[in-house]
Amino acid sequence: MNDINKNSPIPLYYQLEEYIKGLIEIGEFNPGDALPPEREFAEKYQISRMTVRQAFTDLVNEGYLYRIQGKGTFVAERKIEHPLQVLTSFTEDMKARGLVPGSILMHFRKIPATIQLAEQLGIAENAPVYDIKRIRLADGVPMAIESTYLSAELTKGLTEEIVTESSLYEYIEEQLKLTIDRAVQTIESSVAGIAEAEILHISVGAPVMLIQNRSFQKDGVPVEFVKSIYRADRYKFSIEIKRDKTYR
Ligand code: 16G
Repeated sequence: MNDINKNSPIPLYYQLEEYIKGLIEIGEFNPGDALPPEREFAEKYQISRMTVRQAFTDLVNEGYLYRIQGKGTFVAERKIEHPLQVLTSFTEDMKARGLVPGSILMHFRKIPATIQLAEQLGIAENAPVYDIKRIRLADGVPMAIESTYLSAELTKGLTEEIVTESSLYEYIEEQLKLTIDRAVQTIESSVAGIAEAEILHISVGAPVMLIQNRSFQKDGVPVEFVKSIYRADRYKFSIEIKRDKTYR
């Protein structure tokens, strides 16, 4: 069997991972399909079950597979690809993919701006800020946890219902008639802690992406400051970039 080469310096679990990924890519295995049990892979390729388990675990963490206790290991849905060159709301993002957006509100409160929040939002220290924490869902499945901070002066009239039942951006643009013009985002990798793992239905230590988003109006006034935690097994980010001659 030349898919797994025991004489290769490449670790066996890694070879198996690549092999399984290949089978998913060519459609040999489709989303929702059960994978043969670890034992079967181990026997077929004459490798240890530990090696197979390691490969499966890595593929679970990378979002290619998922496990259901007592039932086995299955092929996951493809990741949601989020282009970074356009600013879209979570609601728009989901709808564009034919998924039903949803939110579970963890809290909605008004707090006095800390120095950091005042700086991010371009307001005075202690000025009122909406502090909103939502679990964002796609077809009922938790995708991200979003902590949103907004100047309460700027986003007057915002309610729990609006941020739970509909879209924050829609309210800002359609009701408040403000223009969200651009945003600056940062993306960092991290791992899920106990609380995040529970909320996002992933294992403690599973990879996540931390995204910070600061959106601005045309005149440069900040609209929102958002810290979010995205499941790395369900999301990937893409960007179209150009080669710049001046660096040659
Ligand atoms: C996106 C934005 C977030 C914004 C939210 C509004 C990124 C990384 N995040 O998740 O900043 O607050 O959309 O969503 O782009 P909504 O209009 O569905 O409430």
